[in-house]
This record gives sequence, structure tokens and C-alpha cells, in this order.
Amino acid sequence: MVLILSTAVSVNAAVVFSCLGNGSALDFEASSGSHTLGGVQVTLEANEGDVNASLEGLGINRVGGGDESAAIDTKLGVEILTVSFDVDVVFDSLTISDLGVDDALDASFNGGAAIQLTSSGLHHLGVTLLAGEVLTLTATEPHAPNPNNGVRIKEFVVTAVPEPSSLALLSIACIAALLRRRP
Ligand SMILES: [Ca+2]
Ligand SMILES: [Ca+2]
Ligand SMILES: [Ca+2]
Repeated sequence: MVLILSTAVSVNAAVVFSCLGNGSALDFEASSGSHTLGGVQVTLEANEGDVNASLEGLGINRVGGGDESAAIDTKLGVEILTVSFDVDVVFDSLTISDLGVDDALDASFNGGAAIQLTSSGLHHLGVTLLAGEVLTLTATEPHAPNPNNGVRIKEFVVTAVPEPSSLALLSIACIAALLRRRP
């Protein structure tokens, strides 16, 4: 069984969605957009304004003065970015930056309890998100009424979960290989 699982993992490499750069693949400059990488399509949607990236990171560009246009913040109202995929994935990690003392980012997988992120850097999550389920990233204010002045998304990593049918085929192949090895 261990052999089967490790083989299954090795054929599903992690897909790294890097968010940096004006004009990068995730710089949609529209309320939502999709991008396919490594056979995994991601869809991002902003609750208000546009999904926007700059050299500093990815966030939401909201109409009005004073918004951090490439960050998720609460300056002009709570910004929420939703993330979904067209296949079942394990959401391995999320890298964020610019977390000040007044900033936090809540991550909720498919409506589940929020995981509050309060520091910049790489956060290992390892949560399964089925095709079409939504990861909700919400700018929150741990020290309200001080606004969250912006959290930037740098990168996220997902690994596609094998289809049950392909896993079954793989299992059969592994069993066959084991049987062949017997004297
Ligand atoms: Ca841009
Ligand atoms: Ca913003
Ligand atoms: Ca900040």
C-alpha cells in the first residue's frame, strides 16, 4: 500500500502559481479570471474591483483613492479573493507578504473554519480542495478600527489529486509489478 501511494504522489508534481509582476499570468485586471498551468486551471475572483498584480504581489484593485491596488486590504471595505480549481487538489502552501501589526488574512476552505494568517512568509496548509470548491481569502483587522493596510499574495502551490480511475489503474500496475518480481 505504501508503495502504491508513493508512486501516485510521484506522478503528480506540485504546480506553483507565482503571482508576481504586472502582466504576469494572474494579473487579470478584471473582476475574475482563469489560468491553466501544469494541467490545473485556477480561477480567481474579487468581491469588489479587479484581480491585479504588480511587481510586489497579487491583490485586489478597488475603485477609489487610497486603495492598495495589488494587495488585499480593508481600506475602502473588506476585500475578499476567492480561489478555485477545475480538478481536485491539495492546497499545499500560500506565501504572503506585507503583514503589519494591523493586518491578518483569513483563509477558509469551502466555508470551513478560518485559518488566520498573521505573519509574512510561507504558510504550509495541506488542505484538500475538491474541483469547484472555493478557498476564501479575506482581509481582516486584528486591531480594528485600524484598517488592514494590505496583504500581498506572492505564490501558492497545489498538487493535483489523482483521479480515482487512474489511481486504480496505478494500483493494478503496482500489484502486477510486485507479482512479476516474485520468484
Ligand atoms: Ca497589473
Ligand atoms: Ca486593495
Ligand atoms: Ca500591510
